Amino acid sequence: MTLRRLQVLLTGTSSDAHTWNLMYLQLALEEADHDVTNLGPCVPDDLLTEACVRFRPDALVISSVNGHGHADAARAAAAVRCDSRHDALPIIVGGLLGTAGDPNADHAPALEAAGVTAVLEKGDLPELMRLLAEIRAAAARKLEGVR
Ligand code: B12
Repeated sequence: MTLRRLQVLLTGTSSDAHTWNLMYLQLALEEADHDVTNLGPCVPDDLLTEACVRFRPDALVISSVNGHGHADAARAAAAVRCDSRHDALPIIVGGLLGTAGDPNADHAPALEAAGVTAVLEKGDLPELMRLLAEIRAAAARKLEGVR
C-alpha cells in the first residue's frame, strides 16, 4: 500500500491572534510526516475558502484559543462547506473554543451541525494524529483501488 504524505491545511480563526498554537501544531504535524500549509492567525473566511480551492488539502485543521473559536470555527466551517468540492474534506477543530463550562464538548454539537467533522480538546494531539493516520490510510486504499 502506497502511503503518500497528507496535505494538511492549518489555520487560525478570523478573530484569533494567537500564533504559537499554530507553530506548535505545524511542527508536530510535520514531525508526523505530513505536508503542512499554515495560513497563520486572523484568517478571514474568504481567504480560508480560497486556500481550500487552491491547495485541495486532504484535511483542514482549525485551531483557536482566544475563546471565540466556537463561533468563528462554526462560521468558517459553514463557509468551506458551501462549496461542494469540499463535501468530503475532513474539518478538525480544537484548542480552547470558549470561556465557560466545558467549552469544546459543550459547543461540539453546534460545530458539527455547521460541518465540522471532529471537535478535539487542547490535549488531544494523539487523537488528531490518529484521525490523520486514518485519513492517510483511506487515501492510500482509494489509490490502490484506482490502480
Ligand atoms: C501569549 C498569549 C497571548 C498573546 C499571543 C501572542 C502571539 N503572537 O501568539 C497576546 C498578548 C496577543 C494574547 C492576546 C489575547 N489573549 Co491570550 N494568551 C496567551 C497565553 C499566555 C499563551 C498562549 C501560547 O502561546 N501558548 C503556547 C501554545 C504552544 O500553546 P496553546 O496556545 O495552548 O496551544 C496548544 C493547545 O491549545 C493545543 N491546541 C491548540 N489548537 C489545537 C487544535 C487541535 C485540533 C488540537 C488537537 C490541539 C490544539 O495544542 C497546542 C500545543 O499544545 C495564553 C495563556 C496560556 N498560558 O496558555 C493566553 C490565553 C490563550 N489568551 C487569552 C485571552 C482571553 C486573550 C485576549 C482575548 C485578551 C484580551 N482581552 O485582549 C487576547 C485575544 C487576542 C485575539 N484577537 O485573539 C485566554 C483565552 C481564554 C479562554 N479561551 O478561555 C488565555 C487562555 C489566557 C487566560 N487564561 O485567560 N494572548
